[in-house]
Amino acid sequence: MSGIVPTTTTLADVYPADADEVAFQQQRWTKLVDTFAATHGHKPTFVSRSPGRVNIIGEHIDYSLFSVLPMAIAADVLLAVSTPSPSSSSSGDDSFKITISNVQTDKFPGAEFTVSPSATEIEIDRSHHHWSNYFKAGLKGAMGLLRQKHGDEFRFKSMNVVMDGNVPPGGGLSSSAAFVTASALAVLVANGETEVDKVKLTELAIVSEREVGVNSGGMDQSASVLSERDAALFVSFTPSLSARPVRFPQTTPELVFLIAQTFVRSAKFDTAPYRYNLRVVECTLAAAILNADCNNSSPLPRDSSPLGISLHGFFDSYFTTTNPSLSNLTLQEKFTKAISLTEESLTQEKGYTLDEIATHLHLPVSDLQKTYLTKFPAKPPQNLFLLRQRALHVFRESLRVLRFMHLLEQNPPSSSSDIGPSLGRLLTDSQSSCRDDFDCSCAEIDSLVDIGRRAGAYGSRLTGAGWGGCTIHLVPADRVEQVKKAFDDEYYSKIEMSEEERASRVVVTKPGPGSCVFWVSEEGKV
Ligand code: NG1
Repeated sequence: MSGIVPTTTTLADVYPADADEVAFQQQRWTKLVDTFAATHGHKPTFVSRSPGRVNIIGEHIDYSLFSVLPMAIAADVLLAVSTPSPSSSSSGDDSFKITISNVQTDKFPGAEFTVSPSATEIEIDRSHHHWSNYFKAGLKGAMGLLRQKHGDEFRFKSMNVVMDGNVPPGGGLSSSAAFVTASALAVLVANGETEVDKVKLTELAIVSEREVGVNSGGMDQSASVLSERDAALFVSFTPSLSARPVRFPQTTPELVFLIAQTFVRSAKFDTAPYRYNLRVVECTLAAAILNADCNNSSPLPRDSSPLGISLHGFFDSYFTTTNPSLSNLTLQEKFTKAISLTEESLTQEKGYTLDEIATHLHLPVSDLQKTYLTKFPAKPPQNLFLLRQRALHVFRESLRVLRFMHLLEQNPPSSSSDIGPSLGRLLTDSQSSCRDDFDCSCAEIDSLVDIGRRAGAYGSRLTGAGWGGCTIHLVPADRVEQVKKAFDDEYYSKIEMSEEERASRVVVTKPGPGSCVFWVSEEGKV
């Protein structure tokens, strides 16, 4: 999975192998190139493309640095780019200008900004959430990498950018990560990097996305950049970011993933203080308390998690430093032990106040505030942090990922009649844990999940951050139509949908390839 971001001149390389998909994309790309030409008077030089993803299993554990299993999908962000000659864009000094617009101009108004060469920081106004903030986040990360490589004197090119994205925002399919990775890639290529290292691009996109205001983990950016056609991606964050493709066994009937939208938009940025960012804080504080209780209070190692310490850090210290005699346990045994440690240490079902946490850690409340609650404020309901439930979810979900991987990779694979239901049970358990312990489901997700299972899915769950967005269902190929019909009869017939929504309400997803750069021909053909 490591290596260089691929470049291509043919759409058949960009999408899952499917003639209809490629024909549809041909039209869409042609429209993008034409819109670009109409806006800027010349064709784009290249298109930077990054896909959305679905997460198969391993929910809300990436920011605790435990491994996850997502796959890239066909829906993506396309950024058509040209680098106008200096005379048409520069203001006489070495500043550079970004002009960005969207094919959907009424929904996403364009923006223009000039950056002075001495600017060390790109300003991202978190209080004013404009869609172009995601471009700025990618720009900021890419500028850092280019300066690291070429020195502070490096002069950046001006860019004209037109975007076309079809990953639904707030739909749990990672539109934001697709946008940030495509943006960073576009800036790197526009500034002469023809060979972009995939892992470096992923790492910079992970850090960049946090600039927009959400303390995200690294799953989405990894899936977006590193995925390979026809394979899910097993992503690990320690000791450093790595990933490998995982293929599903051939079974009869075939195993199919259906993605069904709730059409409840989960505005991750606006709800972050009491949803996503709060969960990051809760997992981090749980790590601090477990460490204080079980690791003789030796400080937790700093790591790449959003707040610098993590449940993975606790887990690693417990089994390597504090109890070296346990280091030979299997990973499965270690997770089982971590679950019982959590049950014994974090006993308060009702949650913990900040005062209680501070007392437990022998720290002033102000220190906790400053370290964990300042960069991104988190406001728990009733001022109670539910540390026990969050940590239990993280360890149990990580154990499920491990079991899921064992089922996929066992040699020889179990018969199709066993593996589908066994994988399905793990998905279903994941959903219960997301709903009950992590509290990231919602009534609409619960309903679709229930309909899917009753209609014949092996297993169903939310995918992505939750609180709306999408559900994923593992279905034997011969039951796909009956499951889709049940969704229509019992869910979609009861809600209002636009034509566009109707068309995309349920899709069968094939794992597609990750980011790429597409060179547009001299004649502007794609
Ligand atoms: P969404 O909101 O579905 O793209 C988010 C995070 C992931 C991960 C999942 C939950 C971002 C960009 N992504 O995904 O890192 O934590 O939630 O598993 O915030």
